[in-house]
Amino acid sequence: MRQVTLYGAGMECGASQRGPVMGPAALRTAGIVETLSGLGHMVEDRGDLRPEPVAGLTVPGRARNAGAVAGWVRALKAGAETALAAGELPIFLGGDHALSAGTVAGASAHAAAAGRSLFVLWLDAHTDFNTFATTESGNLHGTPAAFFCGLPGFEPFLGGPLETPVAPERVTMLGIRSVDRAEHDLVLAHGLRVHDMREIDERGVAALLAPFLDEAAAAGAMLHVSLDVDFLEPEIAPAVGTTVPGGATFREAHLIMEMLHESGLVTSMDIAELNPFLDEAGRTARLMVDLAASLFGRRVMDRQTRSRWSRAA
Ligand code: B3U
Ligand code: MN
Ligand code: MN
Repeated sequence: MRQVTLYGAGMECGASQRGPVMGPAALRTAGIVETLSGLGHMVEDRGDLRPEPVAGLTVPGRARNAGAVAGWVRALKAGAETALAAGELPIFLGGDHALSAGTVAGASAHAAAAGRSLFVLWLDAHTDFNTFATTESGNLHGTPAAFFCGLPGFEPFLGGPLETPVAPERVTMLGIRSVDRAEHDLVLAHGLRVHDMREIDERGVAALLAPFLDEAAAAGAMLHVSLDVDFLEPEIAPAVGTTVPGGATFREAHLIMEMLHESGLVTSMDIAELNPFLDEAGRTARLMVDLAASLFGRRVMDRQTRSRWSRAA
């Protein structure tokens, strides 16, 4: 049983299209509170976070809505730190993926204060590793991973440098199938573990994920999971502004969630980029809630074998 808290983060100023502002409401309507409570957890919906006011922020280059995004990043960083310090397992309901700049920064600040390391599992079609200098679209939802890994140039987000960046080698990305050229070179230069769809096809999600979880368990680490709707194949998850064909299947996604549950390692989570304006009668919202259910312990059969992870739930 976990003390799970939900925080709406309906930002859309980092996205290419409007609609993610409705994401938290759609996840609630799809029954996220009832579903997780039904699995035996103490679930509390803390309502929606609000961005901090940030006045007069201008940035060089193409970045769009930098001031508005910075306001959200600051509020979400504070929200994540407060929730984790209180012993909660926060789930941030997006909202565009720039939200993770704040939530992961907050989780890494908390981990550092607690003397633990933070591992990040990034489930996405995109690496979201652009900087203010490399972004071609200007959409800041393409930048959060570069920010929380401490790349230079993001001072506008917090009004100064990020003091506790995540070590890039503790970041594993799965589902990748769209990376900009300059972003690609940055990802390689920083040593993130990026597993594209080809690697998933060749080796399977379990073989890619298990060593990462083993390492996190051995390190006594905290684990933040950031799930972008576009990680999934658009045929099953159409409600996202940046669909890319060839995504993770229903079965791959559930297997990942079940492994995460079994590991007992997850300490915080984002559900990002849900755009209910593009959904088909709530289908994608319901799928995201079902995936969360698998992460929080829903299963078909009790396992006959002991979990491979020492801190299994
Ligand atoms: N890399 C592109 C596309 C993109 C990234 N994240 C999303 N789209 N959702 C960019 O705009 O930076
Ligand atoms: Mn993303
Ligand atoms: Mn994406």
